Amino acid sequence: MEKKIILPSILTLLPAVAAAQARYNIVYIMTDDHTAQMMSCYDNRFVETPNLDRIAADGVRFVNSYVANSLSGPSRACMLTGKHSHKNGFTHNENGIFDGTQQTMPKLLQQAGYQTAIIGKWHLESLPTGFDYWNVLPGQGDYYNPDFITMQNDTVREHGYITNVITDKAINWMEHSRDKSKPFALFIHHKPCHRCWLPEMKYLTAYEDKTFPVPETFYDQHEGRLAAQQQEMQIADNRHMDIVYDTKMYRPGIRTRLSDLYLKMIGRLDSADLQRYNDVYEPMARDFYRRNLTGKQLAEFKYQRYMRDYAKVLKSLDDNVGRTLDYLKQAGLLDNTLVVYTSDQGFYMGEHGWFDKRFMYEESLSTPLVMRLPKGLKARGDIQEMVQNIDYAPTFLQIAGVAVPADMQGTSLLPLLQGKHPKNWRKSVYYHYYEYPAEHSVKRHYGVRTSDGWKLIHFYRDINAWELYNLNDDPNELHNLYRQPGTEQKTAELKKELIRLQQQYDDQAALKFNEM
Ligand code: SGN
Ligand code: CA
Repeated sequence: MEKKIILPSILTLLPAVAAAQARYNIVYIMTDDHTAQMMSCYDNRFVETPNLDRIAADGVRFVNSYVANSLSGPSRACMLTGKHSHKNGFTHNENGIFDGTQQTMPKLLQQAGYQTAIIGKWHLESLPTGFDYWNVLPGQGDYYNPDFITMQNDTVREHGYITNVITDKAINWMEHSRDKSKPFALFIHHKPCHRCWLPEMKYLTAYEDKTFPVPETFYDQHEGRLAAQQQEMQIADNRHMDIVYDTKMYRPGIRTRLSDLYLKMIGRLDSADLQRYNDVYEPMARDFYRRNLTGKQLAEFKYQRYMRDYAKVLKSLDDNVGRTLDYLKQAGLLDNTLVVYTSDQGFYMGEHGWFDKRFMYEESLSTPLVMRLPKGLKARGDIQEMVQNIDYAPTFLQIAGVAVPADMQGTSLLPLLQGKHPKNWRKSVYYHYYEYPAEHSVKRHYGVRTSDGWKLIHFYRDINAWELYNLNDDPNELHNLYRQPGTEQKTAELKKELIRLQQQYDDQAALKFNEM
């Protein structure tokens, strides 16, 4: 009798025990605004990122990786919940407060016995929930001597350069603070490469002798693309890209829209460092104002300054990812840890004449995603399947042996990491951007992008404009084919797919706008 009772209970325990043994650690490194064009394992025209490339070389590189809503807070909320913005409730940066009482992946990991921690940019306004340890930046945070919000809800100013400080804190937590008897999930959220690209002291002069190639669409006039004509993210336009704040051409007496913010940011430096900083940028500014550049010369000058500063902050980032990998190796954790590197979205590096993100065009719909896999996960090299940031939550749960809740909308990437290629994998992704009116003036839009290179976008509400692209012929998305003769069937097909996705994800509000 007794045996019969004990046996089934042992059997039910077995899968849990097996899962517990394979419970990999997760180190998730996410940067801000780091785009694939500026990561040499994706694109080697501009910079070298040897440490980031190491992750891809030892593991996998996703070549069709997308976000659900190309903006910081929304992207983070998608990642944490495995749900599109309309379901997790965080659709905008502005005025958004993440509902931290909802189900999140870190909470589920925690309940399953994981130690969870987040360090760095959070940007969701409410204080983090679901983490055993957190230490986050207020809002966008600062590059120099940054403030952090502690678990006691105090704001503490740290000494040093943001990327180094975040990495120190992350390594310190792994080495000294966590409960080493438990598996862990650590979220390292870096601030670079967010505006306004303030470099670490040792890289102040890096890339200053480099001239970056101007993208072929730099002088795009956005014909046939109404929303693109109305944006405010032109490098050339001083009302959009500020000559002082963004390109650091400050001289005493000059006032621009963002010059006070700039002075406040660099004013955080210790006085000796501020002197070093000014010793590099002041002569550049003097020379710049002497030259009185206008038109194309001014636009290209600003582009070079933008590229150089972005590349400088990236150098510190690459160093620090290297430092994190070295720590994991030296601590003997690499074999049992999934290391993920991604960004909250892609970014324009002068394509279409722009900086910033938001649009569903390729540069900002995409996000870099590389992973170093623990022993036992066999995939290597490129993964072609379409993946999206709503997939991270279910992936991490599965990796941890935790059941994925039915209301999560993403798909676990575990089969892909095991080297499998499921036949029924998604053939399209759904996108929905909400933040308008807002900085950079990108109109609300949603759309579908298919694995065979088609894209349909609807800009809606105070605009009504559809766009259709065939990326196979027009990878730069310069030719809006919507309403062009011969595209009727394709348009109908994509509209059907769009509606299917809106129904699948239950985006009722968007469904209503289709008929505008
Ligand atoms: C800030 C920036 C914007 C940027 C948003 C959102 N302006 O508001 O250029 O688009 O953040 O970026 S700034 O003058 O404050 O630099 S996000 O990555 O956080 O979504
Ligand atoms: Ca961002």
